[in-house]
Amino acid sequence: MTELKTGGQHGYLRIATEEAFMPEEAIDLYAEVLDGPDPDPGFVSLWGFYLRSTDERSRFIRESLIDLGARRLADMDARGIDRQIIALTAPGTQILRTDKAVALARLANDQLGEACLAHPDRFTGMAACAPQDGAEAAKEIERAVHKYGMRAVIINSHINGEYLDNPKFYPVLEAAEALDIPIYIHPNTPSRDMIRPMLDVGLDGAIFGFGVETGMHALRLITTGTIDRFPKLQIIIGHMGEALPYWMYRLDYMHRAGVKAGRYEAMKPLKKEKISDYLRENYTITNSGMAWEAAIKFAQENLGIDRVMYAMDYPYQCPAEEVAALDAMHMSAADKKKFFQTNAERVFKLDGQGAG
Ligand code: 1DF
Ligand code: MN
Repeated sequence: MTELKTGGQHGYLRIATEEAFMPEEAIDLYAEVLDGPDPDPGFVSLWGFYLRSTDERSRFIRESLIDLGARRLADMDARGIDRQIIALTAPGTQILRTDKAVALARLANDQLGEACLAHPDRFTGMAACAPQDGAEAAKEIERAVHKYGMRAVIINSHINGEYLDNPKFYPVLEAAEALDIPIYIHPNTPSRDMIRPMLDVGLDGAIFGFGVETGMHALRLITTGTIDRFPKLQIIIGHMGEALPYWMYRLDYMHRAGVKAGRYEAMKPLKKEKISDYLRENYTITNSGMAWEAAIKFAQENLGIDRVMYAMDYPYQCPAEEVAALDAMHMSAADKKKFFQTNAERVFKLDGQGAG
């Protein structure tokens, strides 16, 4: 395995930017929600499955999520991952009652933060928060950044059917902007209002529903003028930008037409000319779950070479063959280094952390 241990021999380090963990304590909190009154249907589909499934992949996922030590490092070594950028797995705090959500965010940040301090050359953390309480969330983000050197905020998409453009969540956006750290909007299952026709046929999860929900969330931040209000905000989205790069032409065309006609009260002119300007200037995407050269090149060409980063999505999707396939992409050495290493170093400001 030693020849896979690091990407360094290829002229780049491999920094995986959408990697998940979960405090063991979250298992009981999730079980309580599942057994409680009228649980969220997406949550039942996702965690009703992963908590109880005896399938081999589910068992691997459960065991890997709660490990922030030897087991995770061995899995990274075996796959040739130099550094993981780690976040509280979906839906994180966002399915919990506010008091429990606040407590889980703190616990998650303490566990992840200690692991990052113990392995500064291998782990970087994203700060969890409970956006249900905006002011408290801002404080917790600041604590995680100052105490543990966390380099981003994780938001697991919708918050009980609400989105970050809702003013009640502005304190989270203000904190990220003030601390100069990006927000990673990670997928969640679609909200109650969106999920029904996906759930009927098993399309609600990572196969498709995640991307619809999260792509829309990312897009709302642009069309509602939220990025205009927080113009320095940098957003990261996974899964090749949850399909948004492929939509850019139509988004630009129909947005212009809709605004000109005054079709929607809530769709006002924006400061930038086009939706795609925001995607190119305020968004960075990762290829989590998409080890697909053609899609990566399309995004590099249309978003910009500095806007596409490598991610694995450990432990949900982590075959070593995907790393090998990405190493073998037909791409200049300079561009490949940006993809695997230096874009992440810039976006997460990794220069102070370990050997890089
Ligand atoms: C799954 C996929 C679950 C991803 C995840 O978190 C997740 C899955 C609960 O396969 O059920 O982060 N993913 O990002 O692709
Ligand atoms: Mn993920």
